[in-house]
Amino acid sequence: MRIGSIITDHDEGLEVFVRRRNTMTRLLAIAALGLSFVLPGAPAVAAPAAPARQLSDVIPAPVETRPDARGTFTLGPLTVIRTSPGSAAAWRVGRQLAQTLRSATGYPLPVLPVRSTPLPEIALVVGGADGRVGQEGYQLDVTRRGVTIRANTGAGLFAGTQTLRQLLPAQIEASDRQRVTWTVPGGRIVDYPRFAYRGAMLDLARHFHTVDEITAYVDLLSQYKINYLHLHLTDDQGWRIQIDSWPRLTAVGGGPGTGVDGAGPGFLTKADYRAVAAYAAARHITIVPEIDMPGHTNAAQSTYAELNCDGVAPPPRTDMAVGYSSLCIDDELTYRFVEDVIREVAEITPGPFLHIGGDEALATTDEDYRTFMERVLPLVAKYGKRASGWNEVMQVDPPTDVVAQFWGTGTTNADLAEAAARGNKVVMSPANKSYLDMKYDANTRLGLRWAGYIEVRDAYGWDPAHRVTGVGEDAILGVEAPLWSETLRTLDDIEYMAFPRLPAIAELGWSTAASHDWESFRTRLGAQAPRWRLQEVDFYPSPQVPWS
Ligand code: TNX
Repeated sequence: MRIGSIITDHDEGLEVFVRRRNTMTRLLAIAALGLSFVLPGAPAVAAPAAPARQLSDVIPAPVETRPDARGTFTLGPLTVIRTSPGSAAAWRVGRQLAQTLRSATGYPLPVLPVRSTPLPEIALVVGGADGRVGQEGYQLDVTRRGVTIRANTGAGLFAGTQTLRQLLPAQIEASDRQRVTWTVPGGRIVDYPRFAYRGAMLDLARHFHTVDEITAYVDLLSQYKINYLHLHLTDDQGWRIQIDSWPRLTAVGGGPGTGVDGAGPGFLTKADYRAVAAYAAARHITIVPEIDMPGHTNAAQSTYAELNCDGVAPPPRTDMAVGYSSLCIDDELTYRFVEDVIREVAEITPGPFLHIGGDEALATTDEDYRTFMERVLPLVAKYGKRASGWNEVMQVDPPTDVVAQFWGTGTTNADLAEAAARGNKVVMSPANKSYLDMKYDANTRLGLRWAGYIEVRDAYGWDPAHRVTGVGEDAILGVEAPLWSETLRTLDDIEYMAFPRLPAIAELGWSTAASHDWESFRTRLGAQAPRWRLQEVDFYPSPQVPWS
């Protein structure tokens, strides 16, 4: 068992105890506990010199850092995590931070929802931050006495704790713990995102990814202030989300042999999906479900013959071809099916968005595509969600609340520019920059290369607001890094393609355009490697990066 979990159980009681009787005596009891925990075996030797971390050694790059060399804080056995009294959001973030830091440091780090303490502390405070931090930003102050993170929301506090994690030494194995001093460089950070939407995408249709794999990815994403996870749930090969009114979608479309090249079965039950959404929400990540239509629908159409214009079910397909399937546009049954699916998916989705795909509908005529979208987009609104779709959806001049996800490789797109001018918002996922399933270079074992090779510098080297003519800063909702899974099966595969490019896209989504700087980024990226090794992230050791 890891020592962190023993402590967690132990001081759960203590925290409640202190909450009830908020007195100094109790705090001193905790201090004593901290000491008793650390004294046995604690060596008197100084820690070996580690490369000095700076306040700005963080990904994504913070908006403003003001180092103060006199302010170094050392986290120790007596440190407590203090949260704003009465704030459930701060308390939750405090508990999460405690869990992370306990397993790294071995210190008890009790979480105390009190106004002040005489002990060294990491304080999570609601309110009082710099006026610029908004709903997701934070202000982080480090002095000799402690660390204070101030924010207006739980999301802001959580973002601040992710920064704090990176400012501490990489977490280490229990056996090495005592050689490390847990210092945080002094000064102030004021930080907030450039864009509201900072996304990643997993494709569960081509190869299913389990709840454990998805939540493991969520953990990694949340460290880089990603706040949306788009799940591509259905495609020609497989159907990966339970729909009660059409039960064979998953019974057949999630069955054995439905992955590319006949790989394994799998789908999310509604309970699984809710669990994933709740796990993500606890890390301030919102799930965006995608049901791809009117193309990419062979899994549904090979299962239900009545979804085909000729009433004949095509054979199941597990090859990688695209663009051959289409729902039957003139058949009322199609819209009953689509409405059932949208209603059931909307019902289990806490977030605002429902993605209806709309890409590569090459087997649907333009006129049929318009007819289909004009009927389906209102259904998303009917069930209380905001529709998003791949950029093709902009061909039908949808209402301005519909979000376009740009996946092209070029720098012009007339439909998208016109939509932006009308007021539609755009999520930028240029395939030749942000597609995490593209190979790094000719030697990459996994991935595809239709949009070109994408090395780390390519993934980092663009500006979302200067990518497509006529689609400027005001039109950009944010960025997303999709990871299509034709060639990916395991979590290791996911990690290898996402790291180190995912942090590059995360930085483009969060950090200011003015902070964009390859030399700085590659240095900060290289410094992440010890963390990834400890977390067993199977990253690609790009030769472009000076890995620590
Ligand atoms: C294009 S991008 C697709 C997907 C493939 C992907 C592979 C997009 C909207 N459609 O169907 O999986 O390329 O890179």
